[in-house]
Amino acid sequence: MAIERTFSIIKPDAVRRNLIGKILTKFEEAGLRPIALKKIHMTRAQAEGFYAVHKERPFFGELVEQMIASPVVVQVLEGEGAILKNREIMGATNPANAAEGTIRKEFALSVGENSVHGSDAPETAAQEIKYFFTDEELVG
Ligand code: YYY
Ligand code: MG
Repeated sequence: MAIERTFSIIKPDAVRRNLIGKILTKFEEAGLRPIALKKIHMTRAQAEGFYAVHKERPFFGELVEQMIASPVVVQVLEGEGAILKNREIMGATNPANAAEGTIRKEFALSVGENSVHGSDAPETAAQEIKYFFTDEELVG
C-alpha cells in the first residue's frame, strides 16, 4: 500500500479533557506520523466551511457549536494507507458502535462529541489538508 497523507482533528471535547497525548499515542503506535500539527481555536466561518458538506443535516448547528466551543488540534498524519488506517483507529462515528481499542470507543462522549475527525477519502484528505495548512507547513 502507498504512503498517504490524511487530515485529523483532535476535537474540543478531547482537548478539554487533556487527551491530546493519549490520542497522538494511538496514531503513533499504529505507524502514523504527525508531519504537521497545530492547536487552534476555530472561527465559526472556518467550522461552517469545513463541515459544509453537512450543512443541510439536522445536527449541523450543534456540530459547529461544538467545534468552536474551545480549541482543537489539527494535524496531518502520514503513513502506509493512512486514510483508511486513521478511520480504523478512530472507530465508528457513534461511540456506541465503535470497536474495542479505538479512540472513539475509549474516549468519545457521544455521537456529536466523538473526540476526533478524520478524512474519509483521498479527495477529502487533500481538500481538508489544504483548508488548514500551507505546503510549507507540511514537513514530512
Ligand atoms: O466522518 P465522521 O466524523 O465519522 O462522521 P460524519 O458522518 O462525517 O459526521 C461528521 C460529524 O457530525 C460527526 O463526527 C459527529 C457529527 N454527527 C452528529 O452529531 N450526529 C450524527 N447523526 C452524525 C454526525
Ligand atoms: Mg466524515
